[in-house]
Amino acid sequence: MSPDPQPQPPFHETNEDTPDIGGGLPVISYWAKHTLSPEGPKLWKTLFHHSACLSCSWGTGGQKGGFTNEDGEKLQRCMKSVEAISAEIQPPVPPQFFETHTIAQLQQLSSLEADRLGRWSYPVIRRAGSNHYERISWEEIYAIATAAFHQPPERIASYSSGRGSNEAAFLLQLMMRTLGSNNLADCSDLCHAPSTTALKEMFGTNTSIVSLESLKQADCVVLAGANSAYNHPRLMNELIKLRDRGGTVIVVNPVMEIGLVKFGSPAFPVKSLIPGSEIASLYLQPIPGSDVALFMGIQKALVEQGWVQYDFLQAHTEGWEAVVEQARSLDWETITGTCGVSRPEIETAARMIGTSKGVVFGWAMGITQQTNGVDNVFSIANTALISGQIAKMGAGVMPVRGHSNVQGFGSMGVTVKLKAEIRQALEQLLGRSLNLPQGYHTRDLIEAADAGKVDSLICVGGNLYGANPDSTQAKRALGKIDTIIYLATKPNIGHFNGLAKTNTIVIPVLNRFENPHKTTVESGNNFVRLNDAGNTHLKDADLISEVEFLTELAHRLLGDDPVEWRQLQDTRYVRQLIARTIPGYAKIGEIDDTREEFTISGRIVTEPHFKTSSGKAKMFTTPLPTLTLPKAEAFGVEATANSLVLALMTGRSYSQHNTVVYKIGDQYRGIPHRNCVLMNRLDAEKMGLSEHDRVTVQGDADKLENVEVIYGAVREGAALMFYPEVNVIFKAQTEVRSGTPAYKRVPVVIYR
Ligand SMILES: Nc1nc2c(c(=O)[nH]1)N[C@H]1C(S)=C(S)[C@@H](COP(=O)(O)OP(=O)(O)OC[C@H]3O[C@@H](n4cnc5c(=O)[nH]c(N)nc54)[C@H](O)[C@@H]3O)O[C@H]1N2
Ligand SMILES: Nc1nc2c(c(=O)[nH]1)N[C@H]1C(S)=C(S)[C@@H](COP(=O)(O)OP(=O)(O)OC[C@H]3O[C@@H](n4cnc5c(=O)[nH]c(N)nc54)[C@H](O)[C@@H]3O)O[C@H]1N2
Ligand code: SF4
Ligand SMILES: [Mo]
Repeated sequence: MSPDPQPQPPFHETNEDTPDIGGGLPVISYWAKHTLSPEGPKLWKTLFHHSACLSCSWGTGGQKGGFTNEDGEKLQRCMKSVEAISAEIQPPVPPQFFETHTIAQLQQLSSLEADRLGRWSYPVIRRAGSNHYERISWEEIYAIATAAFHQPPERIASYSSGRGSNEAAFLLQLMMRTLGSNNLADCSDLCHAPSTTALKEMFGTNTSIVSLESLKQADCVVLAGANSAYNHPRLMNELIKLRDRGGTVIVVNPVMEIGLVKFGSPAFPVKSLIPGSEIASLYLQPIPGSDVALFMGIQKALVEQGWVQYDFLQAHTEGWEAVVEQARSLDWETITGTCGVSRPEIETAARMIGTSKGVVFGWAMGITQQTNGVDNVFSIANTALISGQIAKMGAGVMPVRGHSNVQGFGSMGVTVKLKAEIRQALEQLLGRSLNLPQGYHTRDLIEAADAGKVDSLICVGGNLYGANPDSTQAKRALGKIDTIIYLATKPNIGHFNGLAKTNTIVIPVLNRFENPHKTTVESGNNFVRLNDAGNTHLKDADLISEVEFLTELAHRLLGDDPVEWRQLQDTRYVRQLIARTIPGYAKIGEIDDTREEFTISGRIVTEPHFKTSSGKAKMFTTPLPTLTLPKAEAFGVEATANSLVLALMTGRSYSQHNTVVYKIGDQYRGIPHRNCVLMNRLDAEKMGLSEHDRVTVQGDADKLENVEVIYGAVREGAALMFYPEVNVIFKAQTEVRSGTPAYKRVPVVIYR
């Protein structure tokens, strides 16, 4: 490899509170603080429990023990899993709390305060017009729920979040579809739906085609739009090992995330933890939303430098000529002008890809949460195909997924885009055709509710209110639904702001390590883990498992159609149904006896044969995005020297899990609290601002005031803020093929 093309990422100027490395000693002190505290014994017990980590989709734990991954490697548990467990082992919400606190007071709680109330430990209802949540009996819950879900099938819906089990997910979709409804909205609609859509069209699969074992053989990783140092910390260990064996890492991110430059991993206490390990060999910082242009630039450089694998394209792909021609004919000025990355940097990336033996392309929300999210994924996968870096060990495309079982929910059929194989299998089980109308994905659900078209909603986890853009609309829309039933472990702002018109019920559920039965989950790497039964620390509480609630409700709604629902409270029988109906899941039928966790068959692609009708990968050309921003006047703000329109990226701070905030600051970006905007110093100075000045940040729906300006390593013209708080200011612009909102390129105007 030629000399380092880029001594530093171009936009690297941080504030003085930003540390020099990601991870590092603070991770250890967090571990020590929590594991040595009074909650310590409970924490350790949970860490050693045979169940999968609650937090992210990278996946660890299960039958091999809490600290072992699918390859049998030890010490595979990051501090994010401790953070998630600590939240679950909180004491219950104090008795009488809801009697003494009105709904109006509850609506004032921040996300952190809502989570810190403790665990839900008995079922509650908020009735129309009431100012309080109050306790409710199980009989009344079932009476209300049964009446609610006897409404016409097009007027009932579900929403789910990927923390539940495969078993709960399978039951949810079976109940909804038996009732005749396809309205199975899921958090993945807000997340990796563009990946699923694109991968299905190109390769006939919905998920990553790379296994952990295969990743370990790569000598180059391209990581685009993923802040894995925060959100998938153990992926960092793989990148450290890859650099150690002489490989290269190309990061694509408008923000220089310190942990993607250098990361101190506790897995390598001597060589990495304190000094930190270099991660990015090359750090590309495109304009938010411009990744298609950048990847087409890489394709062009591959063409020009003679690294296109024409034999591979000819033999194993369709539509490649148009893709190669598109890259060849595009001029460099258009490419660099659109993405804001220089030609030498792009050519260096192409050289790294072209000269590596095995390249894995990974991506997350920076790629998917865009109005052209599907094209973004196409352009990444086109790059993999053009360079022949796919369908062999050490190479391929790897969406880095979200929640710890979000992929399992999709596999179980909790989606509005049901796979033909599952549909046929379900039709056999039901003994009738499943010719259901197109269902509502998450955004369609909000729009339908806002239009008064939804009567009843069941939410298996999540925070539908907090996760959606335009919080005012979300609140209004949910308020038009007659009955909402939330199944949840802990309170969140959605339970207090997402109130139904008549009945809002919160059902306290047991989490993954507390269920009285076994469950399973699927990681982003397509590995299925078995969770042993456990018990809860909540004594005298009135909790239920998701499986028990769903089967009991289904029994009351459907009797024994098409299965004996109550028998399925023994989850072994659910797994047998899964084995019969879900492609690649046959082994789950024996897992109770064998305890053998497994990689789902047919998912990992190491030979150039794809699951499309022709067996070839289908390639699609990708239009360049048009990335203009509106003028300040479009927001009703006078365009003066004191205002500036920027592309705002919204996402996660270090200490939060989606809408749940654990800590108000973000220590690795030097951001002290939630109401801050991370900006480039030059942008701030253009407006006559200094660091720590207060500004208004306004989108097309609303504004946030008194926002503190923090300087950071973000490229000019872009800025970063945290969700869920920021969701109040902008309306949903969605990607049309997947319905996913463009959370990563929100036009805003900033002014004093
Ligand atoms: N600890 C923790 N772990 C988590 C989660 C959590 O909240 N906390 N959430 C889970 C879930 S559901 C998900 S989906 C994942 C999310 O994991 P990530 O996708 O890593 O999280 P985000 O913070 O949404 O954003 C990722 C990055 O996208 C970059 N970005 C923004 N715009 C662009 C762009 O236009 N192009 C490119 N190339 N990059 C861009 C941002 O700078 C940011 O670094 O993590 C999962 N794991
Ligand atoms: N602006 C902006 N908005 C975004 C995003 C963004 O990057 N920017 N990211 C989007 C993404 S990627 C996602 S995935 C969504 C996340 O959206 P959701 O998945 O809807 O939200 P979460 O915050 O993960 O849900 C947390 C709640 O789940 C419940 N819970 C936890 N464990 C369990 C369990 O075992 N069972 C049950 N029943 N409940 C449980 C708890 O009550 C907890 O409060 O947000 C999206 N919204
Ligand atoms: S990387 Fe993800 S799955 Fe692994 S321990 Fe951390 S949070 Fe859990
Ligand atoms: Mo997600």
